[in-house]
Amino acid sequence: MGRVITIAAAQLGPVPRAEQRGPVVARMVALMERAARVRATLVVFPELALTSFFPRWAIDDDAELDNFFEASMPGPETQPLFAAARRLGLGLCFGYGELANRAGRLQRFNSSALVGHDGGLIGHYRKVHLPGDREPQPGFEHQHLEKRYFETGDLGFPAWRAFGGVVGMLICNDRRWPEAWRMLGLQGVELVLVGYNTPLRNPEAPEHDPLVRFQHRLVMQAGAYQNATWAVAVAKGGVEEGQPMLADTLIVAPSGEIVAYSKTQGDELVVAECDLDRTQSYKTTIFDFAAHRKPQAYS
Ligand code: CDT
Repeated sequence: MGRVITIAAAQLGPVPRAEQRGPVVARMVALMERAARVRATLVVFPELALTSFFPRWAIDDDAELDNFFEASMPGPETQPLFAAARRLGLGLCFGYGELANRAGRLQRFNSSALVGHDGGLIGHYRKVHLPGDREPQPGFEHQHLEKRYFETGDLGFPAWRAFGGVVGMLICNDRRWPEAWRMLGLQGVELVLVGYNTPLRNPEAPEHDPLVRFQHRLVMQAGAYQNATWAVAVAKGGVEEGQPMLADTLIVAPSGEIVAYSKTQGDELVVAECDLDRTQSYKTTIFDFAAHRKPQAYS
């Protein structure tokens, strides 16, 4: 029978700039209720799920910027997500802007939370690979200012024992870096959860634009296969504040095969039954790290 968990990848359509948390959280809870009806074990939401993808704008006013961040997790406005997880017996993963206060010093991170069936926080991850710029680029229709708004994640690449397996998280651009996957692979990861906001147009390199979907699938499928893990990639899709975003939410098997993908640009559940034991036929053969990796030869 194996260790089968039913995963619901909960793609979100656009979130307007002025949207308050209430309506977004309500959309997310509605998707969680649908996930519970198909007996999902775990529901996974995109990067910065609670707000518009605000790094597309240059925001100079700190008070305005703080509107896009959570000062506590759970907080008053996100509590309904944790309550729904508990009520429905559902695991939960979602991205958010984290405002951390370390001994009076404010730090901002692009983070994701992992929540258990009991509504308790299992852990969180802070994005390491921050694409784009610190300063607005002249002539760009949409900016990509993650370096301006976030510090580099300082928690490494943790993996947790959860949902009967070993689970890790990456956030958007992290999925393009093999060393991020390998940090999880070296901990025996069996399920990698990745939320993303990927624009369909990159003004820095428009020649890449026709390849956005291909390169997204390339890294998700290679990352899963080379680390013998299930992988779930969850998009914010549609045209958000005039910027077209890649949807293409995916669930990828340890073979590298895509087993389920989104058909729309909006709020949509993509569901697959994932047997974590399927990782074993790769972890004990072609990707038996102890038998075949040669770390001494890599330096
Ligand atoms: N959110 C995020 O990391 N997006 C990047 C876009 C890079 S183009 C400047 C991505 O890798 O999808």
